[in-house]
Amino acid sequence: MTDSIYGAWEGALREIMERMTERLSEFNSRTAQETGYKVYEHLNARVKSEDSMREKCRRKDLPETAQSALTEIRDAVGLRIVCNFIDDIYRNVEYIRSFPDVTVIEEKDYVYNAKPNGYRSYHMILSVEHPTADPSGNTPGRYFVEIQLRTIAMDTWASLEHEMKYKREVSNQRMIVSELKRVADELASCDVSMQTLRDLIREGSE
Ligand code: 0O2
Repeated sequence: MTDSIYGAWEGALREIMERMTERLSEFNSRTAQETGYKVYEHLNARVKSEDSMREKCRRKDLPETAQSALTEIRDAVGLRIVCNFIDDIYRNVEYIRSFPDVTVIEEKDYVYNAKPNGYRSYHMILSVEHPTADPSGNTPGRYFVEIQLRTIAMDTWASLEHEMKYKREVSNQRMIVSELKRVADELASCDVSMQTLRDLIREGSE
């Protein structure tokens, strides 16, 4: 018996996370070998911690069960791909769409359609196959994976903004929120400039 909210499915989740990570890491190495450029700067992968998953179930008024964690909540497995340039985000998205054992359930392009607070990122929800039957009894099982793709600038901004969310007592909150939005827009402009510079450098060296 295990106390994990993921119950007997924890191993399957970890295997899926490792499979996806290996595939993306291999893609990054191969692209670097072929072109001299990495397609992403770094990648973080995690199975959502026990405490965070239980907290999310409570926030969404769901029972704290494996069924909720795996079928109602879609980020038990999460990967974050942090790229140097905007175009690289879409290269990774194309590659992920080609996985044979993966169905793309949802995509949200907050890179070109930023959230009102300035948040930018590309989100994908995948359904990934694993031999272990899932909580609904499907064999092979199908498990959700959330992938967030961002530039380094977007990632820096999101980390700071995330920290802000947990500091509700901050007195000048309105000013900070509006400054964060301004900084997000400035960083987005820098990302576009850096992309243009990269294209010019590559064209010039061909
Ligand atoms: P946690 O605690 O990170 O797991 P929706 O119902 O469409 O508004 P949904 O379906 O949860 O929202 O998906 P969305 O908007 O794609 O967001 C999924 C995750 O992206 C969030 O997880 C955050 O990790 C991140 N995210 C989204 N918006 C913001 C934002 O404004 N700032 C920062 N820093 N991160 C954001 P959860 O589910 O909120 O919670």
